[in-house]
Amino acid sequence: MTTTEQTPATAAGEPAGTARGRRPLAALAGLLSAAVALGVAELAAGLIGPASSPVVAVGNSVIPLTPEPVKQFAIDTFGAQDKVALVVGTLVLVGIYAALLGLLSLRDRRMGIAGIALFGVVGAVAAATRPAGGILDAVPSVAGALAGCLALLALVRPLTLAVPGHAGAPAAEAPPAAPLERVRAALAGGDRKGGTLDRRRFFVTGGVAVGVAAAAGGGGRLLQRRFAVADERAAITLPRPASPAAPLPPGADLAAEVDGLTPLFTRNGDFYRVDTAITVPQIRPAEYRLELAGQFDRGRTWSLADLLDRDDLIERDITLTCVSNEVGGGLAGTARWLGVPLGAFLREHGIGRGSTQLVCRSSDGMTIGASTRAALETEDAMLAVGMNGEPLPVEHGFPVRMVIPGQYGYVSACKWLTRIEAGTYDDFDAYWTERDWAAEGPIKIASRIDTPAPLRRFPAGRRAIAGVAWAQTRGIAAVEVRVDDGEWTPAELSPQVDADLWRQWVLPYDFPAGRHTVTVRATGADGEVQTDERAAPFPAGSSGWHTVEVIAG
Ligand SMILES: Nc1nc2c(c(=O)[nH]1)N[C@H]1C(S)=C(S)[C@@H](COP(=O)(O)O)O[C@H]1N2
Ligand SMILES: [Mo]
Repeated sequence: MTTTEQTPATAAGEPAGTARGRRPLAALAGLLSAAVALGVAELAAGLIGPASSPVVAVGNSVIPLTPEPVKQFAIDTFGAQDKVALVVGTLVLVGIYAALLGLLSLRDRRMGIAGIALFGVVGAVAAATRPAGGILDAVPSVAGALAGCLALLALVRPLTLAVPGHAGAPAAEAPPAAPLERVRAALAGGDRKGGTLDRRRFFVTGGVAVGVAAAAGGGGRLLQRRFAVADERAAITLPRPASPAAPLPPGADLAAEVDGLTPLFTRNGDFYRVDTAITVPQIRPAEYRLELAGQFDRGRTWSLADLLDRDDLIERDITLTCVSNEVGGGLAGTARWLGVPLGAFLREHGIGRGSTQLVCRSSDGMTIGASTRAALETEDAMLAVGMNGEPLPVEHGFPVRMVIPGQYGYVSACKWLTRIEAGTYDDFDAYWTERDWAAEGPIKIASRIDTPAPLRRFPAGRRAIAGVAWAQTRGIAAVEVRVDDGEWTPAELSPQVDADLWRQWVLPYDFPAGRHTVTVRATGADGEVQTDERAAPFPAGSSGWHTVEVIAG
């Protein structure tokens, strides 16, 4: 920077302070330009498809690159809202980046333009290289970046009006400096002092930018709804099962009597959701295909109508569990599933004897490696098309997903399933295996205290301790509860319906006044007593007894 450039503005006859506030306005210019870029990108994505939106595409590419502990933290902290948290986090980072670009543009617009272009390239690459992506998917990012550049130029201009005859020449004409040096200087305050500031023009332009961003962004989101398959899903009538679920005995659901106890069946809207999809895949039922490839004697491609037309559909009550579930956590849910029996289906196509792993692919590029043996031998494993009497909800894999009782979701429950490749574990590492989760994931026996809630304060006296316990494919034989250092006491269990279904348990207890520790453990129908040895979810599922501290009186 030359000394002349540091001449105070007053030297040019400008009243001191005219240019004050230039830097916050420049940061604002950056933010508004980013808003225009993102809005225009959403509009273009409204024409091309929601997954081509740069926010979604970048977020989707960030998820697989995120270290497992961070992902686990996000799942634990935000639960089903983890995607919202990711999008908000992405937008905050974009905001900071954009504000910096605005500041840099004061010094040299080319830096701002280059910064936006870089952002456009990242979005374009992320969108075009996603599994179902193509070159057309780059358009929203490119269009957004162009619009963002125009907005930035228009907004920075009123902040850097040159004063005729003044020494504060635009940085473009300043003696050449190394790019890094220029960035450092710009951030350190070396903007174009000496220029004037047209606030009115800045705010008028800014207002236009806000309008464009809102209209394009809002319009884009509306247009993107065209891609939703909700109506087509609602129009599907599910066939009746050839083999209906076992009838429930009277009093099957203890939640009717016990406040705070998890219901036997989880409503679809309450069902936990774990996946890597920021925008849920929208598969048109008429366009759906399931391809069987690899070690099959008779590979074949199935349409949804053909699957629904089969005369061997089964209906079963199965509790699904996520490997990321912490001891006492809520990543488990029960539904009545309708689907094609998986073992029979695989045999019908002549699955190879040498196959150990089924690589299940979803339309969003996820790969889930299921054990061929588990798929063939687990009674009630299915290609599910229905959940609690409706077609699968879009978030839960519409139109077809896999369900294998007794296996954690990450090795069994591929949603939006479009391809099954029969092969071996040696051939291929599926998504989670690549990230060092165990290749096979049998569900560990578990029990959870739902009520009283941790650190709950309630009047001393009698109240129910209650919760659920699961050991899919084996069944739960007993649940015992211990308060403080007392004896293990057997709880009452909900009626045994199916080994794949969790069981509720209840133990009424007289709580003396004071602080108490309640612990639960389950015993499987195969005799396994739940271990108190603590294991974290990574890499093969959590173990240990669930304990809650409560205060009576
Ligand atoms: N396509 C796809 N299928 C998927 C996943 C995913 O990320 N993508 N996650 C799996 C995991 S880890 C679990 S626990 C279950 C969760 O199913 P749900 O969201 O219907 O509860 O889906 C499985 N299937
Ligand atoms: Mo999971």
